[in-house]
Amino acid sequence: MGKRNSKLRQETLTDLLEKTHFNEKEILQWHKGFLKDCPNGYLNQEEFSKIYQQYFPTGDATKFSSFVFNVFDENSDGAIEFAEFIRALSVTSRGNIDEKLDWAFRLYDLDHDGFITREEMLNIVDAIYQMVGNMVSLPEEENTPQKRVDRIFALMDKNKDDKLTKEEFQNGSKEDPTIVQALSLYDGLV
Ligand SMILES: [Ca+2]
Ligand SMILES: [Ca+2]
Ligand SMILES: [Ca+2]
Repeated sequence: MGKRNSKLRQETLTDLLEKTHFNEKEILQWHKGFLKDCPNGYLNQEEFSKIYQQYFPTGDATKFSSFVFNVFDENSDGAIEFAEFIRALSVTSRGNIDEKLDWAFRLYDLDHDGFITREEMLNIVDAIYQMVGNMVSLPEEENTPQKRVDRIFALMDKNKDDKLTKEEFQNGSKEDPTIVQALSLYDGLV
């Protein structure tokens, strides 16, 4: 059964118009571009990783891109279909701060239990450091993933239970914009 969605189904379009910040013309344009890059109608993890790697030639984007892939892949079937792609793109490129932080929270909360543990954050921050490689030089107080995680938790974990609720995460991110940058959604990329 070939999955040849050369035309976007009307119900998918209607749904995307409702749930994204894009208009019909933009969605159809993205769809055309998506099919050009992914003729079989979806993006797999390997292809997704390659896209990331282009932007970080001196680092290793494998780990980070796999985490991001899992957020895009809402139904966890190992493929990003167009609707999943465009919904994620809508949040990361045009979402308001709450939508973006909600998205980032899903990225960091690896086991989806509603809390970000130190270990989960360390995993993501480590992946970011691997990806960025030597492209940026970091200040001494956050030149290792562990130091950065400690700093983020010192700021955000108000009740000191070593895990962040969505509320702690959102409030902390708003208090210190550098954290949002650090969470780095690498604007335009994710
Ligand atoms: Ca999917
Ligand atoms: Ca968790
Ligand atoms: Ca807490």
